[in-house]
Amino acid sequence: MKRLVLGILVIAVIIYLGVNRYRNHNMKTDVHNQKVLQGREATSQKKPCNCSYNKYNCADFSTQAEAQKCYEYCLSLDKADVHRLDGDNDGIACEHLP
Ligand SMILES: [Ca+2]
Ligand SMILES: [Ca+2]
Repeated sequence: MKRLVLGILVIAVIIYLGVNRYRNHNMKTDVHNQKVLQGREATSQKKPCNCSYNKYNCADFSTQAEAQKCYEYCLSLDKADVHRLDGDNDGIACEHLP
């Protein structure tokens, strides 16, 4: 009888350890997935600006380079000069900015 109880205990411990291992593994996978998601968000935030409509004027940029980046980015999306940052169409956006 004692042997049977001992055997059941051993089996219970083995099952308990197994479940814990499985849980830990799942938690690690979740953390990994979260990191991957955060990485993807960070990449999508690297867009220089929103090109979907005329949202910015030169005054919204602090430097010419910034305005130029947005201007060229929108051009690359076939949105042309959606923000009208290059009024004289010479390819340089907001030339009066520093
Ligand atoms: Ca504008
Ligand atoms: Ca210009």
